[in-house]
Amino acid sequence: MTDAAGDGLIITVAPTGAEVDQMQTPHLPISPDEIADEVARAVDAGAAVAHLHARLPDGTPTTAPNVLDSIILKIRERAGDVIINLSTGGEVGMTVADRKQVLECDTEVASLNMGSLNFGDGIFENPVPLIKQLAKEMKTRGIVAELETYELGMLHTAEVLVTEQLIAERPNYNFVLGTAGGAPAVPAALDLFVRLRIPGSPWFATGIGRSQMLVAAESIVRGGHVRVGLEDNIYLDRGLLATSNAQLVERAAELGLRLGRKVLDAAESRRVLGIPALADTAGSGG
Ligand code: KMH
Ligand code: ZN
Repeated sequence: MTDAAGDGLIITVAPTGAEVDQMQTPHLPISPDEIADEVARAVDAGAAVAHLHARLPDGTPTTAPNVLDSIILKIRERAGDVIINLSTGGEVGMTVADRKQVLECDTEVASLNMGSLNFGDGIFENPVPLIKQLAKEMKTRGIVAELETYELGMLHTAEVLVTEQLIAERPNYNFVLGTAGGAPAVPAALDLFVRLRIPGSPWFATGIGRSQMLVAAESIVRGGHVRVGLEDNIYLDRGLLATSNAQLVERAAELGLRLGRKVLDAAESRRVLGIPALADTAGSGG
């Protein structure tokens, strides 16, 4: 368990996403105020990173920088130095321009999806030229890439990006298990991702739907970090909706503590993930 990630556990909260709606759960935060409040509660429960998507007032996914900036500003006021991670994945079918414009915002990390795959009935398009374009933009702006990895072949793309010096030599991975069309949420799949990643690289695992806590536990015992939240799963237990993202974070933190992993705060997580301290970055709201 002692690799670059050490023994500490980093928890990412993904409060909103782009695919869930309030018909499925009334607890989904939509407005900048709601999202910032949810992130603040999640940070109190142990989250160190917030992976963010934005919505318009009617719930439609948006990547408008003014909406994202408003969310970030409110989070900075209410949740201190939590690490901000913006989605460049957006929603299936979004234009490249819409996905790219999130990088204009004051973010420290952005998701970088490592390949195309079926996503339910849709196709989540991430051709290599787009991945490189986003990676270059992140590099220029000093934004750390988090590699969203849904299939084993996508590990190859990560290696290409390292070879071309578009991302860090030891990049941060997020292995996403249990999407409809991606790798299954089973321990054997996680083992392969972990074994075949670039050695020494920090990694998170995300389980979709009912696999969320199973994947969190499997990640924790293997020395990885975890992502939980309503973007990926709306239930606390079978048939029981989570009433907040904080409930899911609390459960992941509890799993971590019981399995001997100290839950890291944002400052400690920055050191593990190679993200500069907030005071070292220009123009942050503090
Ligand atoms: N909404 C999904 C199509 C990301 O944030 O980069 C993709 C997604 C990944 O959520
Ligand atoms: Zn996302």
